[in-house]
Amino acid sequence: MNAPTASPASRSAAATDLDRLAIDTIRTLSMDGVEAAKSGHPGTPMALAPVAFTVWKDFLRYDPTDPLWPNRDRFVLSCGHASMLLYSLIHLAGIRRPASAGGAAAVSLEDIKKFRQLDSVCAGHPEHHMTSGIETTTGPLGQGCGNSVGMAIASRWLAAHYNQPGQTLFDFDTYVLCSDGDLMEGVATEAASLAGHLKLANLCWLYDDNSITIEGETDLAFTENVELKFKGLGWHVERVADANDTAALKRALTAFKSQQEKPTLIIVKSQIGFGAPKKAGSHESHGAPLGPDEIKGAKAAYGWPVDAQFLVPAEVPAHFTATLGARGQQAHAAWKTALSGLTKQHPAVAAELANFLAGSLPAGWEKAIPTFPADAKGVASRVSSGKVLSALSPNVPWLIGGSADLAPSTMTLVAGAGDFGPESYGGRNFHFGIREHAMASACNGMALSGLRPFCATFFVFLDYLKPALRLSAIGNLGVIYVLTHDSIGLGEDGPTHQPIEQLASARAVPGLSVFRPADANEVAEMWRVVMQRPDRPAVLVLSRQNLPTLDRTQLGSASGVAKGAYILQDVPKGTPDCILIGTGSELSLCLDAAAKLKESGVHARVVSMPSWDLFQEQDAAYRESVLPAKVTARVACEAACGFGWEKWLGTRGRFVGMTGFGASGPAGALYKHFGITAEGVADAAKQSIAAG
Ligand SMILES: Cc1ncc(C[n+]2csc(CCOP(=O)(O)OP(=O)(O)O)c2C)c(N)n1
Repeated sequence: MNAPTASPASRSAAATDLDRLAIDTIRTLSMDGVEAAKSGHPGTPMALAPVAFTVWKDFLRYDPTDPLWPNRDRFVLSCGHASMLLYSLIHLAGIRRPASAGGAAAVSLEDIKKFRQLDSVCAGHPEHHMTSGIETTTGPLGQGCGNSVGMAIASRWLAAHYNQPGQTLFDFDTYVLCSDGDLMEGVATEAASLAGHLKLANLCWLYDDNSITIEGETDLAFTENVELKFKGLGWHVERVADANDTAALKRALTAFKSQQEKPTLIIVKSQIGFGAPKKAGSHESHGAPLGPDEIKGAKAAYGWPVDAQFLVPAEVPAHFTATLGARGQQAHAAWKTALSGLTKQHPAVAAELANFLAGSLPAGWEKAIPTFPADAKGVASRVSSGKVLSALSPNVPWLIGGSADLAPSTMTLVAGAGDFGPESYGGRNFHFGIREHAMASACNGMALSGLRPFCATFFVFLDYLKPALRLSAIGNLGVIYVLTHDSIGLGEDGPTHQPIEQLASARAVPGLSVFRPADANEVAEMWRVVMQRPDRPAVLVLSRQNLPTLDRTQLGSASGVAKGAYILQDVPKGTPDCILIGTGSELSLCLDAAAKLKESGVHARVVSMPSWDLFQEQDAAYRESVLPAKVTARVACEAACGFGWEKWLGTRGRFVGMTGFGASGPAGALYKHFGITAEGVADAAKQSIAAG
């Protein structure tokens, strides 16, 4: 087999032979990976290889031997369909798995040969939790852009919080490769607007302006002036006329590094499928293997042995080691020196940082969680949640977040914590603006940077942030979603604001905890549980209206929240005639219904079920102790659609709740109108018993 020669096709004034060899290795590995898988996206890796290579070789501060080094620069491939580009880079750069996971190569050549196969670390789209070197899971376009804003925020916040004069622990930059599809998505524009406002000069998006998407040329649907738009959003914009011009790329990236005020967008003109004889520049190279003729043609254009497959010239990994690796290890060593300086000179700061880096909660984190005395008038769960959050906040410094312009309603503003803004990166209250989707996507980026972020809006707007929420769950990211105004109980704002199907929709997401607490003490216990699961996103579904604070001297302890469901009130002895299951604001209706049933000689157990998923996690014996199989007369009451309740109700059970959208009116009138009352629950119980 002939050795590859310096690539004529990718020749540019500045690239050395070794650089060109590395760039063409990325290209050919990507093409071969897609070809072997018989599916994937070869065109964009072929086009963007010089762009990504320039970032990695000359700019990225990254230690391949320690992919979790906290101050590494982040590289995000937002156009996740070009995943082979990232796998090639991870392989060639020699990124290892963390020592705790054995330290082997994160992506071997064998892994690349198994691109897109079951159990391969080279999944169709990059999955953060699966493969070292992948900073975030991408594929749904725009999300990587949103995540990157959260990473840039995290870098700024961590710097403000932990850096000391002479000891820089955090100053990492975030680089993003993004495509036309990314920039067309609303979430990217929301995120860009936020980044511009926050003056995140540590953020650089490299936009692949290749004028091609799946259906053809971008001018079918995308004719905006991206440069003007981003300038309007407060970004600094650079242009590179040819993706192969590594010298121009270097100049643009150097301009980014010297930017102090604004995030940077580098608009790079590239040709999709670069080098392929017929498919270069065509959407045909976007999402399907090139086929043997085009592969050979492209390899010939690169000066590559046309029949070689998965060829990695030994000089290429060595080149990465000598550049990226050497620079990263040096920076990492300097960071360790700074850390030991911090330990000596600021031991308290260092101790807190040690907890943060270990991902553990500080000692005494839960000491201020309040308990609430019984109170018939009660308090809205959004209000009790705000109290618990404010109590937790001083003891968990990296619990930070905010809302999409609804803090006075969601009760998520923490007094005394300061605002995060361009002049105050140490603040802990975030004003995400009315950008729910970017808020959630940025929170994913913050969680990926070790923070415990929370974000808040009305529950009905779950749908505005759902794509990011779904990625929190896929990636095991412990974002806390504080979602208030949880039912028709919000009243007069009417059906547009009254969530009906959102509970079912949230409960359907695997890996997500959904809580709908019934009173202030359940709220406190919910926060206690959530804080201890940093790898699990949680949706906290909270009421606008007051909920009575239940008398726990007479009823089951709210600590039962940790098990998802528990017996709140049982029958005096023997087997219950029926079980009434309630969540949130409807739990009290179940208690009232039980009292009514008792008057007619029916003995009902009342179960509080704030979290289906936690209850499902309990062992069968516990679940049986709460919901005995032999008690088939059951009623669930929830002011939402009943979708999914069959699981707990069985065929004989009845559901009291909503069957359509709500209406505008006072909460009390709405509950009556829709039949969600203690009488309704008691009647349903009698029907369920009669059906036996
Ligand atoms: C939210 C979302 N919508 C749709 C898709 C399906 N999809 C994958 S790539 C793509 C567009 C490809 O165009 P571009 O972003 O310019 O990438 P390129 O063709 O340059 O690789 C689409 C619509 C997706 N991945 N994510």
